[in-house]
Amino acid sequence: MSDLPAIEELAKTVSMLSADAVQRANSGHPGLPMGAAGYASLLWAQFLRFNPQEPRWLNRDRFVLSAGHGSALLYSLLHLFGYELSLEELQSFRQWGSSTPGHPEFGVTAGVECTTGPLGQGVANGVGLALSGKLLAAEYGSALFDYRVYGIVSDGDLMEGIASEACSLAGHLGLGNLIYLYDDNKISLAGSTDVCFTESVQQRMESYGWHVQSVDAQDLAGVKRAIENAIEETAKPSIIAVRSIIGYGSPNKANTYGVHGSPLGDAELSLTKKGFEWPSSPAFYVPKEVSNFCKEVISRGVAEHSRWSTKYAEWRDSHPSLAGRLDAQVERRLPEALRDELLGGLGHTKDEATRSLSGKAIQIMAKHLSQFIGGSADLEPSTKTLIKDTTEIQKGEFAGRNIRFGVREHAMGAVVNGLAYERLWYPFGSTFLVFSDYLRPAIRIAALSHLQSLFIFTHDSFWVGEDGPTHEPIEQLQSLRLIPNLYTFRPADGLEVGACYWAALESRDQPSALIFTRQDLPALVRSESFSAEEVLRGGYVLESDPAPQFVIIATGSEVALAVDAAKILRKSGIQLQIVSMPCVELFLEQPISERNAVVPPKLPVVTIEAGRTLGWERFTGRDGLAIGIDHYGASAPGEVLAEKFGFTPELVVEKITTWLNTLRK
Ligand SMILES: Cc1ncc(C[n+]2csc(CCOP(=O)(O)OP(=O)(O)O)c2C)c(N)n1
Repeated sequence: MSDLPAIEELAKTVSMLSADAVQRANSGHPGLPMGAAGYASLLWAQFLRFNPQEPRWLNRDRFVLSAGHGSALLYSLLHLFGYELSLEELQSFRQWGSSTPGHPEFGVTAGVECTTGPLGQGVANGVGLALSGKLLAAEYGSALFDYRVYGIVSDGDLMEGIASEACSLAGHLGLGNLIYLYDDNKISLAGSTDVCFTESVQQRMESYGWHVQSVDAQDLAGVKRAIENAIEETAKPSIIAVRSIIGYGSPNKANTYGVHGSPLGDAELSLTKKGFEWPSSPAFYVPKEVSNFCKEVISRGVAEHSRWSTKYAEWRDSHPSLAGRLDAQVERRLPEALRDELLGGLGHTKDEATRSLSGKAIQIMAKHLSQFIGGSADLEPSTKTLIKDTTEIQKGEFAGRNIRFGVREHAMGAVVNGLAYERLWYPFGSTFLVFSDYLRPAIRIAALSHLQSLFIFTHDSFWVGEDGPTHEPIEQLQSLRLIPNLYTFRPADGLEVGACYWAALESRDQPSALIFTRQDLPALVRSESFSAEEVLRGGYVLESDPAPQFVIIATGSEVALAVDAAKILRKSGIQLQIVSMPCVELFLEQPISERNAVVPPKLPVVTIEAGRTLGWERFTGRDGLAIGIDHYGASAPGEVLAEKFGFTPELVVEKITTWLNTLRK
């Protein structure tokens, strides 16, 4: 217990650095950092295993501040514990170009494990990080990988549905390496939690299969015991409800929502410092004893890392083949043989749904990459995502690669992201395209944080048929294309499916949405000179007549439709060029000369896609024609809907002919 007085001093420093940072920025959230400073300092000083000089040390403990609005807390800790985050950076909190953005961002600040701020995401990311620890231990041994994931989660986090999904899953899987400290301050942004959040979080978490404790934030010895108990419990994830006071130490604002998201103000900050017996100036004061104490903690972490490195080196010598596998995993090497197999067409000869071709691609990727891992939200028989030559992950069984996410799409997205933050896996989640909206916030974070998450969506249009409009995506395709830094792939046949997966595997800093049909499609016929490389450019010429009058751009199932329509059009002497565009984003990245060679700027453009037309005007301009569907679908067999919605070759020809006539006028 001898460290506790030092931790009390550290806590005051963390609290006042956070309040100063928010005050200087005149923006931010002092309340949570001040309330959590004590137990967070204790956690970092006595439990968290880290080496600030090696922030990505493989066996470090992971710390997730799910309540990302409390970023000043994390930045203060990172600064004090020797990470690459100077006092000047703290003083530039929330300013342009600083490494202390308003909410923690992965890749911007060393030591930030996950981008947090959208409440609930971090809760689910932590589950992915903890799962990663279990997978690594199962593969390489728990002597090498025994890290824990700690997190601070807030009222807001636990109010979000995603937290329930994620905690339910973590309890089911018995992730004993996951420990959350629940900042139970009973205040949220707009008032007391009395007005909207009165459940027993403890009972809820207990029913999810968590180990639950409650403790007072001011009782650091009690918090310490609770963390020790949580560590002891290895069969269940743990949550410690820490009853804290928001804005702790502020004489007039503590325990009010006024301190949640506004600076204390000079006068109140001054009073707070007085109460803490803290010098009122200079701001950003760090007592010498506190920095010395932090140095001791850091040197313990460095020593621990070095002991681990010795163990690791011995392990490498005695397990050369496993070590080689781990190296390949860390370096994210993609075998050439995988490329050849994926670009080889996936054996698409007779009509086949792209979801089934995707299923073949998944087996190939899993065969070559032991890091290929994922599952679906209770839909693998439909999304064809079950990996055949492996087992499923269950409590105590982490050697497999199939994850049963259950009907929990949002958590699935964020757990996939949790795995992707590790940069050791090719993680995927899958569901029907229409439900991509259920995990959209996680897709956005993946894109924003440059994660290589793979989102596999099947049943990609009204061709779903009888299930009706609730299950027929309309706006989802274009709305995914709206997300910056996300590749949206909608391949048309086996060759494109394989090539799109390869492109997604090669895109290390972008997530991908891979979109497949439920209905069968023919294998496209291509010219002798065609090379699969062309697909990797996002769009390519599939067919071209000697003197084309216009270009048809189509994606996915509508490419074959365009080919059939072209056959009819040619009978009337109309010449055209068909472009298949499985990935609009990749195509738009190509140099202008290459784009012009595929879609000549002088030719008018028709686009065909079974989804919203909004967005295709990038290609059709003012004179072109966008064939799509701008209303909800209906419940009927797919063929009937194709007829009703204008997606038969004859109806497409009719639309194009009418359009050509208006163009000539
Ligand atoms: C998904 C989401 N919705 C809303 C917000 C805006 N917001 C930020 S913090 C917060 C609630 C704060 O309550 P709590 O989590 O208890 O944090 P504390 O007040 O204790 O700092 C809200 C609604 C958000 N960041 N994310």
